[in-house]
Amino acid sequence: ARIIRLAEYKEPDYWIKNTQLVIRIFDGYTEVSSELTMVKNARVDGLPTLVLDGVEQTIKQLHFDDTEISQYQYSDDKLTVQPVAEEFIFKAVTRIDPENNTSLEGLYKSGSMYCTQCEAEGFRKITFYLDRPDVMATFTTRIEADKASFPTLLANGNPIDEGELENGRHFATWQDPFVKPAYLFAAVAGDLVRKDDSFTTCSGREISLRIFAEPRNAHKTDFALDSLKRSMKWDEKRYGREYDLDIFMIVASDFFNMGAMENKGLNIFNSAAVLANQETSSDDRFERIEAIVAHEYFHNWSGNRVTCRDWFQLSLKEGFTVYRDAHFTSDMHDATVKRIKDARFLKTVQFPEDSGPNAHPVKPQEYQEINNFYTVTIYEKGAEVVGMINTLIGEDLFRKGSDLYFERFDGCAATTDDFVACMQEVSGYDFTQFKRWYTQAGTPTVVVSQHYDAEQQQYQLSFSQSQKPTPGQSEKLPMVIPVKMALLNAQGDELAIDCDADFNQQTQVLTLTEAQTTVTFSGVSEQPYASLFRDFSAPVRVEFELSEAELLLLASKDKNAYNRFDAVQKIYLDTLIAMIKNGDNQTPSLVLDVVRASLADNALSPAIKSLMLALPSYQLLVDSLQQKVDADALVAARQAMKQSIANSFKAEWAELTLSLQSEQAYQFNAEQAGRRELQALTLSYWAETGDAAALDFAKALYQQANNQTDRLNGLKAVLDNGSDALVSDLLDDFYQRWHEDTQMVETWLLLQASAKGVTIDTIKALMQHEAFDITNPNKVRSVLAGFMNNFTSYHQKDFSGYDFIAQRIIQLDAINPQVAARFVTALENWKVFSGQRAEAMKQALQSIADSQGRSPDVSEKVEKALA
Ligand code: DPP
Ligand code: ZN
Repeated sequence: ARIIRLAEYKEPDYWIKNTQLVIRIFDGYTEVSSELTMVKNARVDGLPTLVLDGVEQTIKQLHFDDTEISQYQYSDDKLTVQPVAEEFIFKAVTRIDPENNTSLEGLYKSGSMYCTQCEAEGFRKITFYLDRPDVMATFTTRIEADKASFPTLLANGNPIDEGELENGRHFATWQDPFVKPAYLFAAVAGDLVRKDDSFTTCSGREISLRIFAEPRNAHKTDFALDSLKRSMKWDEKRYGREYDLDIFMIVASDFFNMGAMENKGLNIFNSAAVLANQETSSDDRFERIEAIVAHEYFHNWSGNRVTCRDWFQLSLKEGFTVYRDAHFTSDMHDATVKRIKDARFLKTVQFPEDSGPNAHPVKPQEYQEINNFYTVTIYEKGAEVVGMINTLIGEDLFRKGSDLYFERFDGCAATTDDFVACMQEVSGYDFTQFKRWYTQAGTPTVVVSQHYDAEQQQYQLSFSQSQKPTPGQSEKLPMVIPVKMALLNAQGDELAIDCDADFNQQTQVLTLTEAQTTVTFSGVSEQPYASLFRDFSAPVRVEFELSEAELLLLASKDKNAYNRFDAVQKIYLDTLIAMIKNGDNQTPSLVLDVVRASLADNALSPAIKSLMLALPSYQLLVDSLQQKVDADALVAARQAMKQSIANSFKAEWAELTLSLQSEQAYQFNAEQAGRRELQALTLSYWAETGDAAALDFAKALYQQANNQTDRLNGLKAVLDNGSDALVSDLLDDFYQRWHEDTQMVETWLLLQASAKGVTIDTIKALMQHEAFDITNPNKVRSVLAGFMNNFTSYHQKDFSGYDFIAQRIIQLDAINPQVAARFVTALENWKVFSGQRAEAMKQALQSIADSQGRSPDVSEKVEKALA
């Protein structure tokens, strides 16, 4: 396969200044006419051939200005022609087939509407182009279609013309005055309802906000509109970013590979990531939708006004924008809860990526298929790297650096080096070594040890950092690691810090740069408790042996709520790991003491309490074991611990569940959501005890719910613990009631695929159900991702989960390679498992490799996993 390398980056031979498109949609085919105003790159000699990207294009006509091009070569998705002048207009008329485009890249049919997805390389499926992000042009787009079937015609920018055509057809013309790469292009034709609102910017401009959805979803657009207004306001206040066009549009599409896409002025969203109301969206869905609306909106500056020079720079826009949306969510709701969830997600999903066959730096050096690099490393670890820059230079300088970056690179295609250079320029901080976070793959491990000398009143902390080799990178250099920290006394109070190292008194950050660092703290009059990596100040694994007393103090008295949570998690994790290693599934009293203390602590908010009472997921346990995993032993240990916690506090779970019932009118806000989240957790422990009253409560919660959160909380408790008869009653009831609501059907599929003890036969039956559609990514994800994240079922004892998934990947690859390749992740970490299980997973991968006609997407991931 062809490997694309960062080191081989070259400017293009030609630029495109302006792009004029006419997209004529007919039943059965679409004709695209393009006129590209091009000019030779002044830095290039001679008159090189022009090589344009184009996939599945049926050529009707090609012209340079008014001269037909008779000599051309079109093969391997490249059109090669020879220009005769340095400036010219390249014109093409081609036909494409959106109705049969199941890859959902380029122009495709989503239900009854036509829409586009061009990032990363979808535009080449619409017309011939220099489909690379450093080629930026202004666009004018005219769409023509049947008026009765497609009354709504949209593209980027402002509407400049519309009118009637013959045969019941009509057209609309849109113009986007801001230069942009082709990946930000969008067009939509459909029969959509429109919900309007407006936003007045900080300079007093009135922006028209419009959300478009299919008529049956008209009642689900208000929340996204409100989220959009909050995002626009926040970006003005926090980053000084004002919106630029006069219109901002969002379209909801049922068939979508990603969550959403930040096309200039015309964001296209996966319906599941934008449509919401109280009856069909749970609290976490509301929060996710708000965050995605914000994320795509923030891209208008971090991504669109300043874009990426090449796809190796993807984290320039994604890491920064995830960082921005996380900060937004923290400001809107509860910053500690958001931080805990983000850190937990990174450890659960990104750390395994970093130690697996697809480990890659935040700025990768090479790829085969860019679609495989929309990863948690690029996004979430990229956001952590941006966060560390903020931690190192402080909020004010970070904002200055961001202002400089937007000013200097407005209208340009930039690199991560450009971004860091701005931060360096405003702060004077030398980021040379820090930039290893962009180039070095893998998660550093920091081993910490302590020593207290009572006589000298000195306390020492020694840090030693190291990193395992990753594919293609055997040598690892020391990183810059910010350790936000405090030393606590036995009451949990913070001690003044006087030390001999690079410690910033204002931010309380100690910065490590060497492989080994020993820090001596003076004037320490009693043995202190070290609270390290507060707020997860660096994305590293920490190994710090602590006594039970130390752990208990941190778990109950640390004033940094993140670290308090982390100490509790560490107690669960260390205990589970010991249980697995010793083959002894007795839950020790330490765990029960921690649960008791958390339950009794009335100062904890319900949201934090629920986080502290939840056991680590199987996935996090697998990653934390750091040795060959016996999955059966792991399941047995965690189940035993859950059972023991459930039974030891049976009365408390019942009482708390009942007391958390509220008559308040439903609202999505942090306080109410925290209460419901805690109730879901206490109910799940209560139901685990087998108490019939718990199931009665769960059933009533389901039946009486006037909102989706309560409904799901009740239903999940029944699914995990109820009788088969009750389970199927409630599932039937759910489907009867909601089968016309797409988001509810997706939820219904997901619930069943994620339920305790689900079998492959059930999964197969779901895939045969009338509600299922293998060409729809959301439905596929509900069932297959639901199954693969269902640890006990996917990793079932007879290993049959692996071959089943391999066969589904092969089947899906013929339909939608991007979606198929995502599922390979569930097999790629086969080496962490022990014995026959690893062998079975490897065989499943091998069967994909051996099958005929694999896409580059799936091939790349499978080959790396088998290497
Ligand atoms: N839709 C993806 C995102 O917004 C790709 N840009 O992150
Ligand atoms: Zn993004």
